[in-house]
Amino acid sequence: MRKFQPYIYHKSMKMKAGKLLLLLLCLKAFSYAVIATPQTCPAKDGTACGDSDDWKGEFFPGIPKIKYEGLSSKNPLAFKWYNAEEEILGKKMKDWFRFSVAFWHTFRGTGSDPFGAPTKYWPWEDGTNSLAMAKRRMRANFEFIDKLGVDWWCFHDRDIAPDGNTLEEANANLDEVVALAKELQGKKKVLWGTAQLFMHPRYMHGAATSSELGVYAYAAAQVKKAMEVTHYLGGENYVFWGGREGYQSLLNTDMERELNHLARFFEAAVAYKKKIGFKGTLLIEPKPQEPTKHQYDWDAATTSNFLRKYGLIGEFKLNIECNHATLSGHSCHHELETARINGLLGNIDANTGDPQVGWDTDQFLVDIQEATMIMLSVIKNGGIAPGGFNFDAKLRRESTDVEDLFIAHIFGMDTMARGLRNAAKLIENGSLAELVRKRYQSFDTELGALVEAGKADFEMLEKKAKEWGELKVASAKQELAEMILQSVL
Ligand code: XLS
Ligand code: NI
Ligand code: NI
Repeated sequence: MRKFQPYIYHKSMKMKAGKLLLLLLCLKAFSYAVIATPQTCPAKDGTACGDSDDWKGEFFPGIPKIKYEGLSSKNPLAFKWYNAEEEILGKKMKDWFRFSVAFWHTFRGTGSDPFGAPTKYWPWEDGTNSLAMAKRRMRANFEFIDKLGVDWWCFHDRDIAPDGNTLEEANANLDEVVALAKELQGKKKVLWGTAQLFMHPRYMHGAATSSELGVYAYAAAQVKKAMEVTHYLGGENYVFWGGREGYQSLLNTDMERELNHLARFFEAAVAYKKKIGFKGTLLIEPKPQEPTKHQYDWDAATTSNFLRKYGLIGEFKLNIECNHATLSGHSCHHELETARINGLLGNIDANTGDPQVGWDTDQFLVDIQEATMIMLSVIKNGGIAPGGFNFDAKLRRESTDVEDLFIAHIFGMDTMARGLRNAAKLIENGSLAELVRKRYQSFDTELGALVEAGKADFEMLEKKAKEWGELKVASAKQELAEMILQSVL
């Protein structure tokens, strides 16, 4: 069923080689944005698609509602660890996670990369970016999340509806698709919505940090609309990921001015949120680089500092993405803890990178140890609501079966569920907490209390230091801590 039709036509054989190469490179760069290869829309299994968004029958025929079958199951289309209704530490598993499907990866990911054309040809795709196609995809989305047993979904404005020649046209397209989503949504909910402010060439210098006032204004209009539709769909959060809010060179950049603009943009978003009565949380998603060399929302600490400097700390929380954490040289656990201790842990974009590859590979997170540490932070945070776990993750380019979409999400959910079960075991067992408590016990004293209360001055401490003389400093017991962690995996 896989037809590959070359979509680059060279009309003139006389074209100079250099020009041709340039053209090829440009077209390649665009292949991510424009799904240029015609895709098939076969009429098989009683399904059919044409110019309308009517799709007869199921999008995922033969795939049942995914059930929990437990550890003895060998069925790839069943949960072995994730049992939605089961209570762990007093909360249902589904409420710990609030799993969400990312529309852009699951329904717009084509498998194209900077070197290659799309590899995925979902049966319902017809190769266009038409409104009819957008609506058909939306129907597929709701069947997918329903069969997967997930209650939430996330989207960018431009993933779910085609852009337009004007802002008015783009907004009208969005309204039409959003009206359908509202109708289809039923009990499913939007975890967060966002505006795509990085794909269009107008955003090449950034959106809120663009050197062009016109672009700043356009971005504001786009966010205004995206906030309105997120609110209309009952969204619980709204995300800002600064896709191109950063710089490529400091030589041509006024960083201070750009950061001031970014803060003004966020202030305006807060004001608009209040104006329309949107009660959801505003989230900023840190990422150190890619696509720009340096992005302003580098990591959780940088972003917290930005929010504090501009007096925005009470208005925003953070959406921590695990692959972004490792790109910034931290672990996901580090980023979650940094957000948590600043009172800013709002949502998790659950994915992972490849240790041998240095970019945002957006793989499904399937490392049990990492999942366990993530859940330790989430438990300490008392959960993540009104945020959740959004699978900002995509199939590998070479995974091309429709069922792979299910398998990847099931495996991701099972891994997080294992992490939760392990973290609960660690907490119930208590020896890790005891190790940490003992490590700091010298502060559980009269002088320690004075230090922690800010009442121990240098003279007082010098007197004690002289009195105590040279000290025997205790072991950190790192290997023992690691042994305890591994005992629950
Ligand atoms: C890209 C980001 C993006 C945001 C939403 O790296 O993860 O997908 O989550 O714009
Ligand atoms: Ni993300
Ligand atoms: Ni990302």
